[in-house]
Amino acid sequence: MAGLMRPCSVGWLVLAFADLLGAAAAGAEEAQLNVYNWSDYIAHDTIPKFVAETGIKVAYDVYDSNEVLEAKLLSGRSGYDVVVPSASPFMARQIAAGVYRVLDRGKLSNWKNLDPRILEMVTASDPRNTHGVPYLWSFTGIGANETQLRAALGEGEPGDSLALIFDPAVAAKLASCGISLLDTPQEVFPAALAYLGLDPLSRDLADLDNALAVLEKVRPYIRKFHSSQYINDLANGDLCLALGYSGDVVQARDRAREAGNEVHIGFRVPKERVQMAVDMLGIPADAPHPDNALRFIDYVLRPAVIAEITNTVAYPNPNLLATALVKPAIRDDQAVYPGDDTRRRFYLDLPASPDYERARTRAWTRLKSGR
Ligand code: N2P
Repeated sequence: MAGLMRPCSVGWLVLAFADLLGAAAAGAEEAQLNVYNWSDYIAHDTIPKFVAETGIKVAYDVYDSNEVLEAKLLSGRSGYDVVVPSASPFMARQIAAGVYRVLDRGKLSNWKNLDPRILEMVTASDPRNTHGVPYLWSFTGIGANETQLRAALGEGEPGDSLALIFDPAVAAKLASCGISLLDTPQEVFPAALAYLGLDPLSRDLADLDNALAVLEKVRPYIRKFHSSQYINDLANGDLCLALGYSGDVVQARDRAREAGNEVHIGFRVPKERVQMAVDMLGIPADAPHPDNALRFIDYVLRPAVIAEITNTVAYPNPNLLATALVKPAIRDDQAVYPGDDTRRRFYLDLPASPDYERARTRAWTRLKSGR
């Protein structure tokens, strides 16, 4: 240390310069980016084009539930630079737990393309839009094999009602062709509450008991709890009914059409209340490559990039300039961009108390294990 303090010696200058270079090298990020996204939630060319343009290598992993993502984030050191939680309740409570970096908006030149209405909507989870960037949004409904449904239920079928899943007399008739539910209590309980005509966001334990009772009655007819397998299962004719995310069911419908396998999948939006979700791009606080993360997010905010994603996965995006670039067949598809009648029935989930979460998790475990 004393040696470094020698004033005006050439040796000191050289050392100081070397230090500066070293610091710059330590601050510069390696050309690497680790992305963790939902499955079936990106275009085929999104990553390859980003890599070609920037020279940044991308490791890309997928999950199919917020709970899986949350477990990784809360245990820390996930190694991911960009993740995609649903705004509410997941990102809301993760922000509260300090999981995310504050976004450097100065590095997001395309932020201005975002729809102010969606930005406003997510402030309930991310006040002042400081931690998350809306990516795509979804709503939850019923994927149906139309031919099998007609064969099993005949003319009097309940059409666009959650009764298709939650009325035991109906579910019993569909058990042999197969019913699947999303593998998350955060979708299934609110749907059961909505079927009962109760507030889907009720935190009343008596309502939770009623919802569990409904679910237990149809439990023998549920073949699977899974949050992504239903795309292929529906498309192949291995499942006739699935509680699923809008774009995933549309992908199933389109895969069946492309295969020309005589499987006809419809997306039925329940006449009851409908859960909507806005999925957000966020950068974990301990992300190893936060600058590359911002570069990737700004790339995704380009209208042409996100429009191609919507064209591929059939989920609507919140980018105002992208709408003109979305294929008309997708833009006009009510199963992708629903009309006002449907939107009026939407609700966004909200964080619940830890006590309520515990009670719901207990009910969920009991339901799934059949005990
Ligand atoms: C992607 C499902 C994302 C929708 N497969 C969840 N909001």
